[in-house]
Amino acid sequence: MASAYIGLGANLDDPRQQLRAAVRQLRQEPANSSLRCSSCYQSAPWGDADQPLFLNAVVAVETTLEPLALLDCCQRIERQLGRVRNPERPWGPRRVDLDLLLYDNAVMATERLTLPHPWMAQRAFVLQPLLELWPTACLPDGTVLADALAALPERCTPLPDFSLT
Ligand code: A4P
Ligand code: MG
Repeated sequence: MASAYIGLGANLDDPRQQLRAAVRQLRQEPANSSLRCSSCYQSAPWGDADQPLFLNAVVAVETTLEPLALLDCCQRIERQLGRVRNPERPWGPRRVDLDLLLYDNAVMATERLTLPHPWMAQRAFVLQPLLELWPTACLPDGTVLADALAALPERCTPLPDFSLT
């Protein structure tokens, strides 16, 4: 059994419902258990400014899936929720995005999967919800993620009236 953290993002087609649907599907995967959800955060678009605000959250899950199988599960959910990729705008608008952030202390860089997720330590929309679930979170190289967040200029806004569970 491994502990994994999955980042959720959405900024098209009723993002609140897209994130709720993604959580429901992660819960339905029989290999996943003990699923915990962060709050939902509203965040300014990172990397490609010309698009709507995002909603972001992080889900922690215990899983018996190996890393690539968990990525397959995330990509299947993206497809089922109707995500269409635009290869010309890798950081552009999307109905739903599921990124595998951390998988135990795994470190890997293959064509399909990089762990930890690249850029995660530079993104408040990842770090704020992740630290809510795991306040002492560290990367496998020892980076303390609370320190990484403290070094960033921007913050996301939690949505107190909306829960993913
Ligand atoms: N891939 C490699 N490693 C991973 C991993 N750890 N998790 C590969 C998930 N996928 C991984 O991803 C492209 C390829 O990355 C996949 O085929 C997979 O094999 P994708 O989901 O198809 O495309 P993408 O999400 O458009 O690209 P990318 O580079 O993952 O973008 P990001 O990093 O997801 O950034 N601003 C705000 N505020 N909130 C956001 O959520 N998201 C993005 C997208 C940009 N700006 C944002 C947000
Ligand atoms: Mg992605």
